[in-house]
Amino acid sequence: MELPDISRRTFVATTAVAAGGAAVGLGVAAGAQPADALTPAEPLGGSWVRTTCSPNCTGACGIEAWAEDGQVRLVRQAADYPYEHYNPRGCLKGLSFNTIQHGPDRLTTPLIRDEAGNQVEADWDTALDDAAGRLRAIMDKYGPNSVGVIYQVQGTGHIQKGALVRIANTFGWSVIGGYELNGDLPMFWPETFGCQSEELESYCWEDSRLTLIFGSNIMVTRMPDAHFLTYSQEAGGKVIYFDPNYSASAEKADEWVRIAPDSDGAFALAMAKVIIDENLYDAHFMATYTDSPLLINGETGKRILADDVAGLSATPGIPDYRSSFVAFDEAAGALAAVTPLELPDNSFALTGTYDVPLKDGTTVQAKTGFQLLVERLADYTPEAAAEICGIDADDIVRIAREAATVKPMHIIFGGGTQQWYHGDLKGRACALVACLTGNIGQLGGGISTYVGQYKTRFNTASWMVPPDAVKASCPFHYAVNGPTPLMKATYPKDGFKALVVGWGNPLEQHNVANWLREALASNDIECLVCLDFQRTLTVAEATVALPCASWYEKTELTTTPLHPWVQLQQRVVDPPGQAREEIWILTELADRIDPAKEAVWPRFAPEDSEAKADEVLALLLREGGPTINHLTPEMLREGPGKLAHANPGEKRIPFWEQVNERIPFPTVSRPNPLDVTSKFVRSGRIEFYRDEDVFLELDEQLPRYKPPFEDTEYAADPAARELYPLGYTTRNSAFRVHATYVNDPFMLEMQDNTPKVWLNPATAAERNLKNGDWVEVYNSRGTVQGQLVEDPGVYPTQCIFDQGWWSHYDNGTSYNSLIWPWINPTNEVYYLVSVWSPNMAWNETACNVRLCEGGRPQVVTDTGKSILGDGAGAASPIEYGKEA
Ligand SMILES: Nc1nc2c(c(=O)[nH]1)N[C@H]1C(S)=C(S)[C@@H](COP(=O)(O)OP(=O)(O)OC[C@H]3O[C@@H](n4cnc5c(=O)[nH]c(N)nc54)[C@H](O)[C@@H]3O)O[C@H]1N2
Ligand SMILES: Nc1nc2c(c(=O)[nH]1)N[C@H]1C(S)=C(S)[C@@H](COP(=O)(O)OP(=O)(O)OC[C@H]3O[C@@H](n4cnc5c(=O)[nH]c(N)nc54)[C@H](O)[C@@H]3O)O[C@H]1N2
Ligand code: SF4
Ligand SMILES: [Mo]
Repeated sequence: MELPDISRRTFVATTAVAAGGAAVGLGVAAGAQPADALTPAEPLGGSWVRTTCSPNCTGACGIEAWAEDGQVRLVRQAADYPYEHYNPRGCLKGLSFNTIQHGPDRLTTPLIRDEAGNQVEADWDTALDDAAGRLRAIMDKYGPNSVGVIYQVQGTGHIQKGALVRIANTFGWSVIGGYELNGDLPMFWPETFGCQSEELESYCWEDSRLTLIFGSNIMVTRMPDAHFLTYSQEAGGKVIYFDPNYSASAEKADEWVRIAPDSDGAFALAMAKVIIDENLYDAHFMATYTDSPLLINGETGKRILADDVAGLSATPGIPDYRSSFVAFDEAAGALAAVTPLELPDNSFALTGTYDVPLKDGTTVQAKTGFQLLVERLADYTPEAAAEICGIDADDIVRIAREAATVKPMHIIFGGGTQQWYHGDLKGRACALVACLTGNIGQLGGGISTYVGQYKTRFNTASWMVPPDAVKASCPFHYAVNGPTPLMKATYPKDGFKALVVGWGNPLEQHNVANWLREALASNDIECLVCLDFQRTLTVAEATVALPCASWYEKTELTTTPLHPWVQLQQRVVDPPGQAREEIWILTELADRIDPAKEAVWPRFAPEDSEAKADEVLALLLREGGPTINHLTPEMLREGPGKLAHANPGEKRIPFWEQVNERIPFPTVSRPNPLDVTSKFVRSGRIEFYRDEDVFLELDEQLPRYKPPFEDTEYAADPAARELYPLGYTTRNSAFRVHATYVNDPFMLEMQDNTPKVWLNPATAAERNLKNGDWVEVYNSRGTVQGQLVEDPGVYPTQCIFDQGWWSHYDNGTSYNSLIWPWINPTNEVYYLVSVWSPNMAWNETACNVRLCEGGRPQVVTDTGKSILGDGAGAASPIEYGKEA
């Protein structure tokens, strides 16, 4: 459509005002205005404040909000990014946030338990003393690390959320990082590149000429950035999308490959085979930057150390996180020690078998890593992979040739592909394709993953790590599964006895939710302190609930991995009722737990919270290091600031220094110093060969294909193969960010207020189910209910449920009750809190679907009004699961 006289920015800004106007009428009680009064750019006097939408979404969209009578009335896109293609950003969720900010589920008063255990309102002094007293008692009895801290992804908040990290480090509480709770970090990153992740910012997508997307539903889950893919298509680029299910992203792609669930790894390995067999690979890249030439001992399966070889020795002076390995130098016709300190051009052989004389007098046969890879790939002919993936071999060959010849080529490796038990094997296979084609370190090329707003992009220690910090951490997996032989985390001796939760809703959102609910009910977890601005189930079950400021009610600093902007959430209105900024709440809590901590947590009055946040903001910018220390608070109050990067040009290029300046891998994974993570790639190179014992035992030293469920569901219960023949996909919803916005009336209306279960028509027919039936998805662990949608786009072996419905919308069932936190032992090798950990594999869940006897039960609120199916949205207060 042509819009001759209207720029993209004006068009969307106008639309946004209209949407905001509607929000006033529908969601906000007081002061409704006729829509036409709200259309001028500067409505009704007053002014717009520049802030940032900040749910656990990669968007971090710049927003302007306009307030009246202490409430946010209008919200529109700020559209002030200096790089024009970022304008505007935002979605209807963000633009109607005021409906939940001022909606019926808003938490405005502290809540505590009375003697009978009922939740009652309290003043701040009482609630804070209660929380502090309980936490102190538990710390004294079981040790400080028995207090577990759950906070979501770091990027959405470094000041207020940073205060939660600071208090954990003050007392030595166990940080239960967001990554392991979410499964957000694809484990192939540390396994291959030694770092947390390195992705293209979305404005580099427009520079790609071929984009292969594996299970990342960009059009839905990267809504404000999705147009960058369209720009690449407009510039002649091609987008190929791999997903078992037809999604919004499949629709926009040039080609949709309907790949069998969990089979992406086989596809990528077959591509690698074609690229090598047809000699389309970048041999210089593989020899210079990867471990391909390094020799592997044929007897032990381990890489050979230069120090063990007769006549060779390690590079002098290497740090203990580095090793010198051995290659065969073709120019010299001899074995050579390989330096891990630089990445020089070389004449190392990529293939071959060599006799290696060792210092102990024996000789071993060794092959290069690349040789072993070529041998492994013999199993992945296009025909063999086609069988596994359920597609044509010709398509694999064609796409492999395109991937090798069209440059720059970019692979997006999504949550849908990663969040399986063997997600790491698939990622290693995809990374191999990115390297074979020489796309790493190139603008618009390489491999990226975009999951949550997880990435720390500057140094945050000045605020989050106080003097005398005690750092502890432990993933929740070990509370549920019990400690494992390869566990690297320190498990609290009596387990977790208290939880402090902020910015998260673990009683709904996590596959430990069932376990958590039971642990609370049995008093195994004795205390749950929750900081939220909404009355979630985690708040409803809390021992002490502390009402917080939402992101239009405080100063907070945000960054995302998806774009280069550093932004502020700014206060548009005061927090309502008793709600307070977290920085004040946590200061009070720290001082009440231990008055001696006042030196680290100087007290201030609640009305000085903004001034305190400003102080921390200045500190973070000043001490944040070279990516951020050119920015000042004043600049950020005006609009977005851009992170600095090392490469020339406007856009940051991942691994530019490694490829162009030959600086060894890995890149830094904040908040850890480089020497902590460097040991994951001891050669200083990209490593496709892993020789840790657990990889050798599982035959995963090189990427390979392993089928779903065999090592998890079917191993735990062989009967599951017949009882639960479907895979359970809990994809992210267009209408929520996880559970946030679940109670937004606009979003509810668009979903007919009803959770849905999607099945292929054939799968439904096998079960005598039809469109509109109220059905139950089940396995041995749990059930969830919803209304059936027959959708031919769904893969016949899959059942889809859009994650993020609060359980009271599902008749009290929980979509997460079916899922188990499996621990893949290879992931444990790379345990490091807040960077990578044993990961969640949401998709690794077998299930079945049946009709709900008696149709859909009516769930009612205690005001007698149905919260389901009447178009009214959520009413409040709500009694969970109470049936009419
Ligand atoms: N609107 C919205 N946006 C969000 C979020 C949200 O909740 N709502 N959450 C944010 C966060 S924190 C995250 S982690 C991301 C996650 O966002 P994504 O990375 O996009 O992950 P999912 O939505 O889980 O799945 C994407 C697709 O993977 C497909 N899939 C499932 N199994 C496989 C498989 O084996 N292979 C392939 N190729 N595809 C498969 C699914 O059918 C689905 O279409 O989204 C972020 N953005
Ligand atoms: N089955 C299944 N489960 C999943 C996933 C899946 O794919 N399938 N995906 C997982 C992933 S990738 C993720 S990232 C998680 C997300 O899980 P969560 O982030 O726990 O999900 P939300 O329900 O959005 O919870 C965020 C909570 O933080 C609160 N909050 C937001 N901003 C603030 C603030 O400024 N201050 C305070 N105090 N509170 C605030 C919100 O009100 C909300 O209650 O879910 C995971 N769960
Ligand atoms: S919900 Fe996400 S995409 Fe929508 S406006 Fe907010 S940050 Fe942007
Ligand atoms: Mo996530």
